[in-house]
Amino acid sequence: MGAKNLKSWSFSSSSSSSTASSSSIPCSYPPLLHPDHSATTPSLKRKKCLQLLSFVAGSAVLILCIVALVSYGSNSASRTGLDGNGESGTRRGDSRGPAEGVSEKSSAAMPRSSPSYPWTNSMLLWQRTAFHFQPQKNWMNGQPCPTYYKGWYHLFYQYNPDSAVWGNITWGHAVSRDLVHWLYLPLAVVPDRWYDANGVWTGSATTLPDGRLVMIYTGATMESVQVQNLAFPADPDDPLLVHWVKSEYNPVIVPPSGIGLKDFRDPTTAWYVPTDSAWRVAIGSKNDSQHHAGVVLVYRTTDFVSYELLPGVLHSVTGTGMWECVDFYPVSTESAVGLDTSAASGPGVKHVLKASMDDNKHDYYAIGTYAAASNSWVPADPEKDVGIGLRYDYGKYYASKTFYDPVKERRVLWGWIGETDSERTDLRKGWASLQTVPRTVLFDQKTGRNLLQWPVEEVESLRLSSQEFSNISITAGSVVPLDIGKATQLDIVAEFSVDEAALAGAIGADVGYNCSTSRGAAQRGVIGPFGLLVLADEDLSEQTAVYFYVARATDGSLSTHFCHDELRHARIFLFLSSEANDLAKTVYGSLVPVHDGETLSVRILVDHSIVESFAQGGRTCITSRVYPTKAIFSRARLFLLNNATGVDVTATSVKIWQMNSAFIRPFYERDSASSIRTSNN
Ligand code: DQQ
Repeated sequence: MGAKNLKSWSFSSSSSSSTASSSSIPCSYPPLLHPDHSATTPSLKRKKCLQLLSFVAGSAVLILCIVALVSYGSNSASRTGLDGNGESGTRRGDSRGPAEGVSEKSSAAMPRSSPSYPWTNSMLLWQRTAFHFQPQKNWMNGQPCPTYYKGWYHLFYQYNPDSAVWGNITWGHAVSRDLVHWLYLPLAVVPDRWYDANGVWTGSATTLPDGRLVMIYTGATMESVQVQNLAFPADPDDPLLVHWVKSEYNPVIVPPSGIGLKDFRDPTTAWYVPTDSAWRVAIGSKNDSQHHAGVVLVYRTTDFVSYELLPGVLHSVTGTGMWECVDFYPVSTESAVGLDTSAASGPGVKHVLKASMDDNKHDYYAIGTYAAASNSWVPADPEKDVGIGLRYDYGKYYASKTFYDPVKERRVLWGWIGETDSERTDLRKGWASLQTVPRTVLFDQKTGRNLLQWPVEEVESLRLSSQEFSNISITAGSVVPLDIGKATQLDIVAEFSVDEAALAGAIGADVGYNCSTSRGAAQRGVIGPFGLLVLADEDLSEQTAVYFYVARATDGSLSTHFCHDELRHARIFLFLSSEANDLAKTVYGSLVPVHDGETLSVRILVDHSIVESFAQGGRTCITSRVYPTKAIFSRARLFLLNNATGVDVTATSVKIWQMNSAFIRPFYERDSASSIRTSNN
């Protein structure tokens, strides 16, 4: 596949006759700097200093204006960037991202005057996870760039080496033999050229048929223009891929005419189109002159150095805004295996288009049909198009990315879990954000309408002792404690059944129910909420409810909702006689398809401050980032819940494993020879 093309292709300048694309595509970006100026030089540093000085001067003028306006308009005391404790830092609600072309952190709105919660060091230490991937310290964000190379899984991630807030974005790098235990390696790609001076942003890896690896990433230039660059391993024989080289042709793609200079980022993994003897790469953008449409542009390349923008767009949806971190991949509709990104569409194969909505910070996907010849993708159900239909995860989840694992023939999905506390707390604890557990992604052959996500099987290697409960009756309006000892690192699989007669009798139950607009697990209905309370303290003053809620749809049929309620965490803090709270807490959720004869089932991973749930085999998933203050250490408990008014529920089976910690630590020389798998003790 493509071998003829690739044979003549070389990354070295002397052997390549290709030219960089900037002169050959319609371009709205002014002439690029001469390559001679591209290295990191004192002049770049001087320019950075000058930029910094003018930024500081400009900011000072701006701040003075704002302060003057504020004091004129109100008597508010909140006029500086200092919080109630005199700590400096970005205040709650401030976002530095959009000014720099990207939104980096978006917690739900919180009052700007919120004082900081008095976290103790041990509370903050407890939050760090045990089997989710997170860097040793500082800030990480999506989209990760995962791949597999010569026996190792690689995770490249958006990383700030200097601080626990977004900035100075660089590629962090870690490797694993099994997607569970990870070794941190040195920074892989750093912002040291004019074309990525403001950040080595998101990119994707493509494995060529001969095994070589190509990375295309977005660089934010010195002027914060988003351009696409090429990087490749300095030593292809090094399975750890420690050193990276940037192409001398960079940038290889610049924003085409009609596309905003700051709206052109996050190239996908390339896929090969045999009928065209060429590769294709997709890049997300938006079109504000067409009703704020999110769009996907596709480029054609034979050598990864020259690119041709294909006419039209792969897909676009009005009103959805900037599409970040586009992912585009085939799924088998007939068998439970993953497909290589280049697998052609046709009978038994559909294509998933996923985009991360910059406007609302959610990852939406749709399943549809791809036609390479016309460069188009059409969703199977236009009502459930990208940005308006299905989401990978209904919780705190964004900027995800898949890769094809050739070893286990599966497609693996990674997602970024951001923080919902304040940046000042992130700075204090010294880290922010983590990745979900890697999930396998399959087409749901039973519903034919959605994907199934499930923790990769390797996660089960962390299971330690287990306890099993069966046929526990949970009467309406009750909670049942499950005596399991420690409850901070768990893998829970639970099944529930509801009396059929009660279901049939619940004629008018909660038409129009919606998890997000409900009062969470405190809102009682005829057939819900019921499920589990995790990270709960003994007297239930703190808890994360993971639950089902059965309601009538408008057509009279029963619909099942799956929700997380975070409202009862770090719930009340009295500060100067007012209730204060510097966390964003939400009730998350959505509908979950349930087929006739199926019991309601959920798998929940509890890992300190993370709760990741998979309902009905992974049809609907929710991730919560919670910040308990009491339900921590040995005080965390587990309960069954039935807060319905009209039905008794039976927990037919609840199996709970204590989970081991994963080894996630720096790489040592001796690791190259060992498999770094841990024993279960
Ligand atoms: N984060 C990156 C961008 C991407 C965004 C910059 C997603 O490439 O669009 O850190 O959060």
